[in-house]
Amino acid sequence: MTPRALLLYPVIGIWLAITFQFVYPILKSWGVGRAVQEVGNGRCEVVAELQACEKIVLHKATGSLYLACSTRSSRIHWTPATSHLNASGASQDDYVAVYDPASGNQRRLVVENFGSSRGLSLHGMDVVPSSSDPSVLYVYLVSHRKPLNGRAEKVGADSVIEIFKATVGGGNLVHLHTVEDPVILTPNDIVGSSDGLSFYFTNDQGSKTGLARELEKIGLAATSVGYCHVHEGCKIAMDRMPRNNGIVAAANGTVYVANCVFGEVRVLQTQEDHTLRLVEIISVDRPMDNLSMDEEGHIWASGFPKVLEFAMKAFTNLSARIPSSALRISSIESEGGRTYRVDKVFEDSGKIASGSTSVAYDSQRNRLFIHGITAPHLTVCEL
Ligand SMILES: *[C@@H]1O[C@H](CO)[C@@H](O)[C@H](O)[C@H]1NC(C)=O
Ligand SMILES: *[C@@H]1O[C@H](CO)[C@@H](O)[C@H](O)[C@H]1NC(C)=O
Ligand SMILES: *[C@@H]1O[C@H](CO)[C@@H](O)[C@H](O)[C@H]1NC(C)=O
Ligand SMILES: CC(=O)N[C@H]1CO[C@H](CO)[C@@H](O)[C@@H]1O
Repeated sequence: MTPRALLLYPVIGIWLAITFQFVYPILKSWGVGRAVQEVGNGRCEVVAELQACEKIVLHKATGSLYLACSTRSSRIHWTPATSHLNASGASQDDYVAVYDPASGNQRRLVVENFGSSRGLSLHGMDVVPSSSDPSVLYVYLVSHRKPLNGRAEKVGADSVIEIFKATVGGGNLVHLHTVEDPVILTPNDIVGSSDGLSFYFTNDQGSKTGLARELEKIGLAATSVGYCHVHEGCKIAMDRMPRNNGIVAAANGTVYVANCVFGEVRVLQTQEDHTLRLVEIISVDRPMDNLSMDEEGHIWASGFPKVLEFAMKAFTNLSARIPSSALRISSIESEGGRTYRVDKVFEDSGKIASGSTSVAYDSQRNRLFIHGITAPHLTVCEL
């Protein structure tokens, strides 16, 4: 062996050590070696009629739950967020449902005044009571339409935001606006305003298709938050963010965005011009998805105990049981400044809640709601 070859061993050793140091915490947060515990899953029931509901939003005044639902069989063909772009398998009649946990009643809202023949293919949603009349609700929907021109695998989805109006206890969804803009590139989740006219949303990728999306998987920070006003158009509120997914806003204008690959929540402050300023980053032990906020101001996140299992099975094996968890993030103020506490409030192997991507908590009535993009049912638990 030449002296030069001998020199290679320590070099390789150092390289491996450095790589391991970076890679091990990532694998750990993705759930490698993590034992799934049973937490908070003892008093739950399931609602089997409501399937593949990607986003759930609690109407705090009545305790009713609004759900943006689809069919499990279409999700595995058409979910642009995960590059499932078989347009002939897309559902065009996804629906918003309302579920009343007190009576067990659930119904689909009937769409009215919607001239578009391109249908609804649902994903993120927000439901916001009107500031002038709380019996009116504005419903903001991310809809991934099939492209009019070109193959979807090549050009991606032609995604828009649809704004509807509903009334508390009513059965209809009356169409108000379709918002189309190049800034609405790969919309995922949305927070709407209480006048039905403006919203913030996350773009969960930096491009609709292609190689650049693969680079994002290994760390390229290319996702963004956009802001749109029906009369003033859209703009990027913050760009070059890593793996944006869920978004939620507090009444005081603080916006929270989840990173769905590395466990982080970004705390952002809205500015006069509707751009966002980064305040701080909360670290969490696992990747998270859709976010919501309860009346107490706690953030609720759907956390992936085993994100690799979700990535490998959620869209390929509808009978697989995929572990799920719900995390509660509380802000604690003290003299030393603000800190955050993260509690794992629910965890399950997938028997009671499988492949969850969205959670919401009713703090008045102590009900935790759990659903997922390809999940077989809604899960409702008493904590
Ligand atoms: C696309 O979806 C259609 C309709 O569900 C299905 O028949 C077809 O097999 C799918 N193609 C692929 C490549 O999965
Ligand atoms: C904004 O509201 C949230 C939720 O109630 C709270 O946790 C946070 O501390 C508030 N932020 C500021 C800057 O007051
Ligand atoms: C799908 O998951 C079920 C339940 O875990 C398992 O029995 C089955 O073998 C899986 N199918 C495939 C094709 O992996
Ligand atoms: C509305 C929303 O944020 N949806 C995301 C929730 O989780 C799934 C799984 O990662 C994502 O694909 C969705 O984009």
